[in-house]
Amino acid sequence: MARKKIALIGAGNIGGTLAHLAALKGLGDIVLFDVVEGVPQGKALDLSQCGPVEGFDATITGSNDYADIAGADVIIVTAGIARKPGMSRDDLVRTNADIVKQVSLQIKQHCPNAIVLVVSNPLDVMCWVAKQVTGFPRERVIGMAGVLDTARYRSFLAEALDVSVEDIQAMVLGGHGDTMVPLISYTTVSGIPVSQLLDKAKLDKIVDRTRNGGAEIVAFLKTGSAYYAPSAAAVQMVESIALDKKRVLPCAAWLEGEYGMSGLFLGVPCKLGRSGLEKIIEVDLTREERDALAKSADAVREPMAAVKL
Ligand code: TXD
Repeated sequence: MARKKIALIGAGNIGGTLAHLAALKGLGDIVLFDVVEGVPQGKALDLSQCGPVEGFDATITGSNDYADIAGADVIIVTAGIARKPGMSRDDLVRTNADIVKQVSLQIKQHCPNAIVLVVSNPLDVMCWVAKQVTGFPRERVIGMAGVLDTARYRSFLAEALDVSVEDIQAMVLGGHGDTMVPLISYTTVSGIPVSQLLDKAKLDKIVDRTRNGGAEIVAFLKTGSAYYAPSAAAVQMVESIALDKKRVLPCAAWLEGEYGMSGLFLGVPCKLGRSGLEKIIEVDLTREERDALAKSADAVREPMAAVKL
């Protein structure tokens, strides 16, 4: 069986970490693409030399030529600029929209059948740019944010409860911004509703820290944004697609009436398998959660209006 081909557009912090994780998990051969000359080639060579030590055979190559992504099964787009302290994700909108537009035209030309995972910020808006420009169906344009936001929420909960992170099941829906919606009513510790284990004040604090989880890291790093957990989150999505695992994960998906909304990308529970987005799962929400999701959708529509395609 031929190995899958994974193309990474953007060989920055996330691109490089993604290449390493995807190779370690044996998900396929990897092409790292970037506009900066030498960086993807250098990173690819360095990463290839992990193979003998870590025991992977995947080929990892670097390129500045889009022709080299041809035939990719899955493409992860991290191209763009990252946040600096004091910047919101929406501050990136114009610069990154132009970049993601250029990237999407190339994807359309060289990989018309690929599944595209978007990571660049502001996430939900960049997903829309990629979908509009490629013209791909919604099954093949999916955004990564919910897995990361949920991982932050799960890790803060595990810390507060002094239990294993593995035993926290949760989902954070909505846009990838301050209005994201951690679903307390669906948060459990091995099936035990979290509200039985933590009081409301503590839960509210954790929800708040989750919403600002990205900014907390940007404030420390100063020169860029988080990349280890974002990479791990994107790789989990690729794994579900490449191995047809059909995992149910919170992802940004193009809504066509689900949750009473249409015409935007928003974080919702999705089943990911070999054809990409295989199903959007609609769950019952409390009135508060529904209102919060609608507010989050408004926060996604606003920067969309600032983009000319
Ligand atoms: O949850 C999420 N979705 C996110 C998103 C979590 C964390 C970070 N998130 C966003 O991902 C972040 O705000 C950025 O927009 C992207 C990439 O973050 P990363 O930390 O990898 O940024 P880098 O290190 O600056 O890398 C970006 C690379 C860099 O090497 C540029 O040269 C390249 O993108 N770049 C391009 N590549 C291809 N084509 C074009 N046009 C291009 N322009 C810049």
